[in-house]
Amino acid sequence: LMYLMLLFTKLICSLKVLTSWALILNRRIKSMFYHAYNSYLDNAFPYDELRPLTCDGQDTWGSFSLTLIDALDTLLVLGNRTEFQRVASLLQDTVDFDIDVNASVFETNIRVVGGLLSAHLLAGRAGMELEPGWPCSGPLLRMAEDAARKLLPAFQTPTGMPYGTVNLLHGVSPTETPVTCTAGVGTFILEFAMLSRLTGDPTFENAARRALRALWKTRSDIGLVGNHIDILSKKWVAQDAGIGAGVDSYFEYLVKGAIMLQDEELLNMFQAYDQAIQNYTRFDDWYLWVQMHKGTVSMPVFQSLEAFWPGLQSLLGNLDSAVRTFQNYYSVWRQFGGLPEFYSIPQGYTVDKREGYPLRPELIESAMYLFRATGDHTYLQLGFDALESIERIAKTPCGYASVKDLRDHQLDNRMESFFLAETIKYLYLLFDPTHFLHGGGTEGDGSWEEGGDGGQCVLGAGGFIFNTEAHPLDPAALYCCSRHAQDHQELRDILLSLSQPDGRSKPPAKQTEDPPPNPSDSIALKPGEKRTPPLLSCPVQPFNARLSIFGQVFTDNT
Ligand code: DMJ
Repeated sequence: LMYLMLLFTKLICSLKVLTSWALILNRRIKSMFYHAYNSYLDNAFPYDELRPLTCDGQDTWGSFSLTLIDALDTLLVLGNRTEFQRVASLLQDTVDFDIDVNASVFETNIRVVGGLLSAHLLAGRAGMELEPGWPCSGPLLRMAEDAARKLLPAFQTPTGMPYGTVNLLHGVSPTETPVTCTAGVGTFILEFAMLSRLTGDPTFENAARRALRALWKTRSDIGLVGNHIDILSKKWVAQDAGIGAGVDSYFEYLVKGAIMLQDEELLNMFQAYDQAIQNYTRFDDWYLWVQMHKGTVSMPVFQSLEAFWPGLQSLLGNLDSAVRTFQNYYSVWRQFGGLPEFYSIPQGYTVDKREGYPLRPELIESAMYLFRATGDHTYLQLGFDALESIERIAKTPCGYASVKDLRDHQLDNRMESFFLAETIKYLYLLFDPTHFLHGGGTEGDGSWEEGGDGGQCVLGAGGFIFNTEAHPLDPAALYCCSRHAQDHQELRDILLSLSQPDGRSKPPAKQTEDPPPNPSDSIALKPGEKRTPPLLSCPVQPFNARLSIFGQVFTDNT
């Protein structure tokens, strides 16, 4: 008995030590956030991003104060309701999507639409005054819808797969390349389905599903997809298959879409891919790049963007391999104090021109999921290492800078908005296992809210799904507004029937899929209209048609 009591006291003590350690770390993570956030506000707003070496700002992915939109829900995650409220109003007053800017369809969706949607869903918890009928209406939802509508012309293609870039004012440029990366085709279902269910307009969800189905049909005979596809001819122009840059969030959205929407079709797609990925690309719990038709290795590299994979696998319950893969990736982190963009597995070293670490979140994100699944302190250790490293290597007097080269700690004059949206959020959540985003409130603890017309739905009860930019979406909201949409439909039917000369009502047209667009409906800019050079259509483009031949990617200077 004595021994048991001793053991129990020891356990309580170590739990207490752990809790106070986590509290101290979270205080440090908060000050990291505010150093970056205040520097952005003081030196860079209203530009998209802070330049942390020159203490000024620049537009990068558009011209919509991107860092502020991306950071908005992190404010609430850290408990700052008043600043959330102030920024939510500020954005409503200052951001305009009616601008002559060529924007990445993918980035605008995950950062802007995703950021605004999640902020809209968290607005009640943040103490904002809510419109009647919230979450089926509200100013942040209208902004998200407005931004998403600007992206829709990109989806009006014969295949349904979107162009990578769209001009927010004029639509798709006639000179726009039809080559889009895989993630640029398949990373919409979370935001677009949520938007459709909240607004009652099926266009968004239909567009995302049509693109997903078209992409699914292009897989090779051995079940793999490549890196870049011609969305008009459906030809793969970069045929490297893997789980990293250019592809990553496509797989993420199949899994998270399946969970959020309880959608078997998406899950089946992912499981078929997963089988092919495990068969052809996995070696010793690393994932390599292979030729999509033959399965032969094209690049034996690990890319830092791939580090989301163990976290995703943990969502599916595939813990053993997730843990082993995480250990591989963590060994790379320990070698460099960060994850280089590319790491050559056979050489055990960085790859030429890809030695940077732009403060990406993926390994920390996986650590958060795996800590929740296993309780193993290895994952807290990674969080601690990340915090120390970033403070030591990347902190500047006005922010945190991307690391240009992990070998000598040279810095780049850039602080990506995902540092505030994702990296810091996942770090904080890793050390706060009781945070509301991790789980359900219990009945009566005041952590859930009522919403919808007549307050008949319950929000915030748990099961949040993070989009690929770490913006949490509440799956309960999907079902909040169906009644709302149905009401609209009924009202429309009644009005229609009243407008019929014989007073009879016509059955409403069944909304299943968007019809393919009429080819004569031009989505292109008119000749002579203003255009600016297109941005990269994907987060990182290590491949293009020219570079898809094995090896050349390493000697490219771009
Ligand atoms: C983010 O914009 C998203 O996580 C995206 O899916 C991949 N790239 C960055 C973070 O690394």
